[in-house]
Amino acid sequence: AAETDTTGNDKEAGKPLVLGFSQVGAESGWRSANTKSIQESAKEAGYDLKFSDAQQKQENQIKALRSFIQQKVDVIAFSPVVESGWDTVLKEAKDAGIPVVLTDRAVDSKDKSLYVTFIGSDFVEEGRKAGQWLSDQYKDAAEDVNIVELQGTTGSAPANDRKSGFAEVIASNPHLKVVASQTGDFTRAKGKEVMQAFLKSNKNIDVLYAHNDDMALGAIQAIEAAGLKPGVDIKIISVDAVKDGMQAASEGKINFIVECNPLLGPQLMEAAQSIVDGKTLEPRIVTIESTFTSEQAKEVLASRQY
Ligand code: GYE
Repeated sequence: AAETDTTGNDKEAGKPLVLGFSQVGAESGWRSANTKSIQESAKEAGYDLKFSDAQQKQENQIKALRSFIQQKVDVIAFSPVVESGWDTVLKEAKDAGIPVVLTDRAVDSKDKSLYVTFIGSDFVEEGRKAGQWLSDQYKDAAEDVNIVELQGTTGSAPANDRKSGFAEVIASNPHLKVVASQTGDFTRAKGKEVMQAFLKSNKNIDVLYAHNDDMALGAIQAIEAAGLKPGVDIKIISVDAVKDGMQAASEGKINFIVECNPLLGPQLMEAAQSIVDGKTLEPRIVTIESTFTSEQAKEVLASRQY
């Protein structure tokens, strides 16, 4: 890539920095906010953004990455749908001399030289926060607490990590039992469908832990259709804290939300600029996040950006 000045323009040719970005899909409110953030900050930075939507399929993402390599973009960024299976295509980018930035989701590649940095949340920590709230709620429980879990997309970093962080924390209380756990693919439709099945096969569900708000929102429809009160008959914990999730929390239908910030655009543009400027980046850039109870959701709802 040619040398660029601070506005992202090629010093000699006056060409903007070319960033190839492969997005996961459009599966959730989180994803829409993330896409908007990336598109808006690229525009603001004056970069030429080549945006590609993988529709939650790894094969589409690999194709997009190969096309970015062929086009000789300055920087490739992507949010990997799943964690494994990236070494070959990442090696191709490396051999072509194109730096790669991971945003939002991680890969499990052993060779850390295959990408420059990973910008995103700590999903294990998010799972722990969800588990901690539940453990505190039921610390005096004398009977078993039946938990059902709606997992994110199978094999994705947030599904793997939100599951393990949660399991790690609730393990200290033997009454906290996950009685069913299945993927809802991070979508409302699937969240509703799987929750319907959970309700059919499990008589006494006390708690739902959903790996994102959208699946929780779909599940709420199923719970209400079954004549039960979400947030009361079944306690609900979710992750993301997007507008619709926060709305449901402020109505008491979701009891606890762990925040996951989708506004990664500005940090990504900064990283791309630093790379073409030849600066060294930290290999891990973690986003700062908090949590919300129903009361807290009510207080901040109006000021939420996404
Ligand atoms: O939580 C979910 C989305 O990778 C953090 O993907 C992201 C997750 C997010 O579909 O809503």
